[in-house]
Amino acid sequence: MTQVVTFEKHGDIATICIDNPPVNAAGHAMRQGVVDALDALEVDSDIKAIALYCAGRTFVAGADIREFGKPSQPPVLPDVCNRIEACSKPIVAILHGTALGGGLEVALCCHARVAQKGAKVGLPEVHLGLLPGSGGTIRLPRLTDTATTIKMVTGGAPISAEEALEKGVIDRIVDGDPAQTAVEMAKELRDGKLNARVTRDIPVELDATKIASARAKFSAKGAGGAVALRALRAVESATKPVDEALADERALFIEALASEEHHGLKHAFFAERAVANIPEAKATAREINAVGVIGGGTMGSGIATSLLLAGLPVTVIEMAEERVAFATKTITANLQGAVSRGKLSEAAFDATIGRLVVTTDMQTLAGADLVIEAVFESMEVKHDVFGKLDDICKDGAILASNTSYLNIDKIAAAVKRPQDVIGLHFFSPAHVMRLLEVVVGAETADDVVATGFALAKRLRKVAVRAGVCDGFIGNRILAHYARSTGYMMMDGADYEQIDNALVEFGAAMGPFTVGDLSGLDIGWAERKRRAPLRPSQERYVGVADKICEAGDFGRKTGKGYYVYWPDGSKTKNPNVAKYIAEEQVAKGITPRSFTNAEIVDRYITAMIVESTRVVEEGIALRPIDVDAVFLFGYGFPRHRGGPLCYADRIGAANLVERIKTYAHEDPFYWQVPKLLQKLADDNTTFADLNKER
Ligand code: 3H9
Repeated sequence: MTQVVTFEKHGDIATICIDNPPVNAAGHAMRQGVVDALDALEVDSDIKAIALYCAGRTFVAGADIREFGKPSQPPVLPDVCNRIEACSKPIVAILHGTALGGGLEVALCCHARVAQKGAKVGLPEVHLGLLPGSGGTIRLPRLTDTATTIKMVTGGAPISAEEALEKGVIDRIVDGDPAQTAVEMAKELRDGKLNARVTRDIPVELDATKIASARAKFSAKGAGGAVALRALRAVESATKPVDEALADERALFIEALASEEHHGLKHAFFAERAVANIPEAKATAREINAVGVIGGGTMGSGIATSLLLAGLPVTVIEMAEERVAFATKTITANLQGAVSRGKLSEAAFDATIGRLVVTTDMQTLAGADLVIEAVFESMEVKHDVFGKLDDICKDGAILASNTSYLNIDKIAAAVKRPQDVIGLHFFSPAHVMRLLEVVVGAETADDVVATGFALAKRLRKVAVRAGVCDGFIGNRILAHYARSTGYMMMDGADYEQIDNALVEFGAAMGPFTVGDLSGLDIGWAERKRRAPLRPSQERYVGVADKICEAGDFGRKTGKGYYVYWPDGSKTKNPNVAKYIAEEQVAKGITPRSFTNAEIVDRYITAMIVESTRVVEEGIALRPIDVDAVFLFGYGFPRHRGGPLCYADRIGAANLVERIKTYAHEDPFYWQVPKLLQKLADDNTTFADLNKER
């Protein structure tokens, strides 16, 4: 077994190297290794100074997240940090890549810090629902000002080496390989050319006004500010005697480890990465150097923007000259938006837009390696487009559809190369939303699937593999649980209350506000398409149809469930109450009241039911894939981990009981999925299924 920590002597200085791929996380072997190395070097009277550096792509990226929730094995990281700080020989940390969380905390207790150009340092623990737990909140404010401490500890975003130097977090920036820098810097430390300080001995003063205003800001966010507030409480302890302050931080860290936020956010962290584990992972992705997009509407333009931002040349095909102008304008505006959000530099704007061609000439796609179709959602239209692409595109080109629910196998039937056809389902706005559903047809080749995943990585998106069914993973589940909101509204819940209850649960927006934002006409068209397929036992709510029949499609027409006023405010559309009352009378429904908790329970249970079916049928590979779809494409509150992570918190047996109770009102809608019943019977969880698959 390779040793995770080794040390070397170079005359009277020594270097300690941590080599724990992939990201040098501070797992047990690393922690023990550092302590052993220090024990050996401290008693070596030859050694005058030590440098600590890492092999591989980064300095220590933090505690080993996989160890959280398991019994901790000594030495724990706070003790390792104290041990480093107490070493009688000066130690310099050499930072490269990202020094994050426990990694930065290791560096903060070294006696000097030197970073490679391009390195970043940060305390991202809040993104996991935690706070720095190895002295970060106590040592950082001894090196930098209160504003920087608050920003780093409660915001979690890393800062550049340049900013870290300016703010006192590090002592120097150098060029060069970490191993070589380690030898050079240890010598400078030995010779007093690099100043050595014991961080805990540096006096600390906190700016009370800045702390108070941060506290007020986080308190105003209610539950959404809880994680940052807890981290801030640790910072506030920094002025106490150091050991007392460290004990406070530790207690808060342990409290955070047990929190629901940590459970959900940790799950979300691993979900983002777990979805890359697909059966086709070993296939070699095809090379993509030029991409075509068919259709320059909002979706096609968003897809083109995303591709351009990733550095790819893009040809967009439109039907008529005025549509060419619209697409060019939309993409230009999208890219300008990226500049103002800091996603694209002003200097790179011209080159990026220079890679765009918008034309009506489909023959220009002859050299494309990938073509993504984003035209009207009709099988007839898709067949026409794919038939043409089959004639024009070179052998080996991938033909992708951005359809949100149509059958990929039926689309592939239009071409002589079904193995090259795949679904690449982007979410609107496509240049912003991180989710990409990669829909795999019966004949899709493995290397085409691998290319879909490689493309997502290039676009900095999260790809999730989906099987073929109406709506794939996300839209299929959405179609099911969206009905629950209509049912509650018809049974007496105020739709504004439903929106508010779900925002309280953590959704960015309530479902009726989302409907208005995305356009009620979309759901209307979808309901008309599904009408012939709708089972006779299915309960139908006609309110949304009535709103559309009046020409109100939501935000774009200024009126939907809500009326949107020029000053940016919104009020309820009075017509909706009339439509609801008429339908209640026609159907003999006596409205009743709902609590916010009941609204959330019903909505989430409906979501879990269909999510379970999607896993049961193999449309999603694992429960965690469903969670990733909802976290990255549907705004599911990240701290709740996704619908099936949340389902484990409720428990399968409780869910089964709930569904059976609801089924008394509507036995067709509320049915217990077989898989959920099995989990309840076996007393197992979706998390267990994730491990099995
Ligand atoms: C902490 O430090 C608490 C302390 O204050 C107190 C303790 C007492 N642990 O992201 P990638 C895995 S909390 C375990 O694709 P990149 C990751 O799952 C921690 N595993 O690479 C993946 O595995 P797989 C604070 C980790 O180059 C592989 O490494 N630190 C950890 O795109 C590659 O990851 C953080 O929150 C970890 N800490 O990005 C930093 N980190 O291949 C979290 C990664 O099996 N990490 N893995 O799927 C990151 O932000 C990014 O991984 C990083 C590299 C920027 C470092």
